[in-house]
Amino acid sequence: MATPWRHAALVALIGLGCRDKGDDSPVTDSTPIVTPMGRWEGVTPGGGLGASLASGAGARYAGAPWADGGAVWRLAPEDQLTAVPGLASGAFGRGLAVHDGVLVVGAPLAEDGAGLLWRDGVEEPGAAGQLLGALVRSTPLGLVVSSQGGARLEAEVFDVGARITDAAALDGRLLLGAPAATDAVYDAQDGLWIPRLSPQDEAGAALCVADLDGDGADELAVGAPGMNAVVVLEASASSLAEGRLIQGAGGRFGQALACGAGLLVIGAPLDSDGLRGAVFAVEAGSETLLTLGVGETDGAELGAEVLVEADGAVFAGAPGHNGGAGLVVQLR
Ligand SMILES: [Ca+2]
Ligand SMILES: [Ca+2]
Repeated sequence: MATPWRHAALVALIGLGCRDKGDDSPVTDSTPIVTPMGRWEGVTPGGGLGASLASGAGARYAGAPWADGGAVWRLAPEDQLTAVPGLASGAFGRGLAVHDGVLVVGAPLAEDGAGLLWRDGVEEPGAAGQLLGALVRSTPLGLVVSSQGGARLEAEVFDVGARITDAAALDGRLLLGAPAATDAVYDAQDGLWIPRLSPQDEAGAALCVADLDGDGADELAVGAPGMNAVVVLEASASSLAEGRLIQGAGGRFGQALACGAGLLVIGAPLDSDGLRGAVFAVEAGSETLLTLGVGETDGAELGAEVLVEADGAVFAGAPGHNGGAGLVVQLR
């Protein structure tokens, strides 16, 4: 766990200024932790609302996959939740995306681990043992759905022999994150792997793509929660060592990522001694690590999932909030 002194020391070490009150060195992260702009409390004990998030077609959704077979909720105005009629089995809502305007939900434990993909009411079961749908991501190249040992992009299957935890498209290439594999990121177009920085870095646990530095070209952000870091790579890079390292203080910083234009949002779900979790951001042209939010209760795990919308609105899930009922907050 990140003790306060260690946090401050690391912050100072990486040039982000010092957060300690009473220190007369420049305070570069003075972001006040304000009341969330929106706040949706999970209603099912143990459901884990906020384990997954997705938005599109004018609606926002959160998964609560961990009780009663799972559920997906629409985040309605005035902090209200509206149930999405689904099938409620097999961790329904663990995977979640809005693709081409259609809500897509994964239930990886359905059918004794075959898994299942649900598209606006139409069910597609996986093959035996496939765990279909633990990850569901909408990318500009198409819908990516994970299965045991790989993933598929629409009808194209990539068997990479490793668990895929995230997917992103960069310059027309599909990139798959494989934090438990020998290498970190699989480039599906070239069949190339981006090597990891260290055996324990878990690089590839989260990926996202956007123009993060305002130069008109997209960059790839790679979360490495095993080393509490995020690496930002130019599209031409083939190694994490070529990237810009954003070092966090602990708490599995980099476990979840979301990119917007000029905005990188980083989840650290085990941040703080009480495992409340925290959400950070880095804006284009700045080296400052902003704190956008911290978990409200011990074990909340805020930042287990994060979402950025096109207009810069930021949402975060805290699936462990209130004993595991979960919580979603809008932080910007
Ligand atoms: Ca850029
Ligand atoms: Ca750049």
